[in-house]
Amino acid sequence: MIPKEILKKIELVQGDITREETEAIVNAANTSLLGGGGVDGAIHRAGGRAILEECKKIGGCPTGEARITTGGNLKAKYVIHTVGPVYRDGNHGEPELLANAHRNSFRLAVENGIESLSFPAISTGVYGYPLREAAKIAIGAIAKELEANSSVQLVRFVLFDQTALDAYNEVLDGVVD
Ligand code: AR6
Repeated sequence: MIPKEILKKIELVQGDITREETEAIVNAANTSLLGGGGVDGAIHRAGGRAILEECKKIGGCPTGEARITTGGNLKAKYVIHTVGPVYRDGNHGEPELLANAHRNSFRLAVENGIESLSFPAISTGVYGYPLREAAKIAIGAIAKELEANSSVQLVRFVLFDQTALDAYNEVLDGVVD
């Protein structure tokens, strides 16, 4: 169960994460950090060249880790790039890697003095993670981090469609009783 004061800091909304006004947005990238489709493509298109230039200098990111760049032309000041796992069958370390992606993104935000950040539904698109399972892991990992760290005031999950929003809502309702 998530304590009430932690729950207050978690928001679920439907929308396009590139329009978010939180200090940072998280990108569901791949290990090259050189862009791709889905939310990654949308963030690079909206944020412009400066993000890609920084990503090139960083030189990649292993699955489950996170790296930070400017937000370029985005309203968000920073983009935190993380790499979720490709889903195979759930028995190849996927849950731990997905939790790590959330945890490490959150910790990088804390290290950079960021108090509000938005996450997309990492790994649930091209990488094929079942939505409900992913929602459980994402919300669980973030709730734990928020409990351990009082500097972050808001974590917003920005879900692209109604199906994803419903899955995250059900999980959040389920863990709160
Ligand atoms: N705002 C919020 N969510 C979005 C947006 C958006 N603008 N666009 C898509 N989504 P995906 P992954 C949702 O495939 O599964 C890329 O090519 C989408 O509906 O973007 O982690 C990378 O370069 C889905 O729910 O990321 C990697 O190669 C969620 O974002 C690979 O895809 C994640 O879908 C990563 O795959």
